[in-house]
Amino acid sequence: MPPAQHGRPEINQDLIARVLEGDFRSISRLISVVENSPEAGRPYLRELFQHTGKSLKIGITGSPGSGKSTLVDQLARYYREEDRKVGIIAVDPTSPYSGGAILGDRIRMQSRSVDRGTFIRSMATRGHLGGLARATGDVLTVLDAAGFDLIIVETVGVGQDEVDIVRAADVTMVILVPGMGDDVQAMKAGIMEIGDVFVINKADRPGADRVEVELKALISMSARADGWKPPIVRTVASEGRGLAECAAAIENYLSLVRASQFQRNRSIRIQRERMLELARAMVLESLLADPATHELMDRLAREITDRVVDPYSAAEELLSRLSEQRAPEPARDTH
Ligand SMILES: Nc1nc2c(ncn2[C@@H]2O[C@H](COP(=O)(O)OP(=O)(O)OP(=O)(O)O)[C@@H](O)[C@H]2O)c(=O)[nH]1
Ligand SMILES: [Mg+2]
Repeated sequence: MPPAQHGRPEINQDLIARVLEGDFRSISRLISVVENSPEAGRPYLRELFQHTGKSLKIGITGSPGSGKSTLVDQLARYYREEDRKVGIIAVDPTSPYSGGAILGDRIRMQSRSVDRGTFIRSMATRGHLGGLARATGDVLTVLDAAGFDLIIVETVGVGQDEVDIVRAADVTMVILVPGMGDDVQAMKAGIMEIGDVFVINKADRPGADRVEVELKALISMSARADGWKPPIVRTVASEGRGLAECAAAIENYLSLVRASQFQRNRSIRIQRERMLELARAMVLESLLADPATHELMDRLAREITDRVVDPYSAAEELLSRLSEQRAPEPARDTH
């Protein structure tokens, strides 16, 4: 590897080795590194990438309180009984806290039935340069490399953020509940689009039929490019009912996409976006790492305020620092 511009951070090979062995404490440690500093985390992710691509990633989204955590918990238990290694990432774009406290309780309080073989991590919005979706992608990379057969990502469905988050999954389940009849119509088009499997949870409550009718109508109106007609599964997560049906629906979908080119094309599209996000974060990092940039920004901001310069030219001048910073590139080694 050529020396990086600002010196590539040291990486702890021992930590990598233990993560690859699936050691939970090391996985947690590395996730913290990755979450706290993209720059410090990147060399690890670079190295881990070659060990990824083996896990099945299941995204679960739905409105607050629809029973996502309960379902995730039950599904984890279900898959654990098949002796599969399960990792869970609970993402909350609405919470500023991460890693423990509030969010942690949100999922852990449900997790009586999840055994020690299940790894659980919570994530929130706090300071992710390049966005929560990117940070979640990084954590997925770590868990994938660590050898989890299944990784379940739970996120509250409120907007574009979680669409981005669950889109990285191989299969996505959207959770609905009885009593949200009219809301089904109002559901964000994005959420409808990403649902490979629809789950009506809390099917023990009245109104499940009505939601199902509304949902069916919506599904029949939207033709998907891959030809898949998303099934509707009923569950009572709190009693562990409907799990086998969930798992079967997931399996059916996967056997369709595995046999087609759609999953690959989708993945290519996602990787393209992810690359752009990464590049954006790297550009910002590289700019902001230089104290001179901050001085320049201070000066330009004053000048814009005094109307000496317009914001567009100022931004251009800021960007031009990138090419100044860039010393002649060392030859790129290929291996
Ligand atoms: N009656 C009934 N209650 C359920 C069912 N599944 C979950 N619940 C209850 O619904 C409440 C919310 O469940 P959670 O699993 O925390 O829901 P969530 O979607 O993860 O909630 P947030 O993460 O806060 O958005 C809890 O009190 C559960 O016990 C179900 O199938 N039937
Ligand atoms: Mg939850």
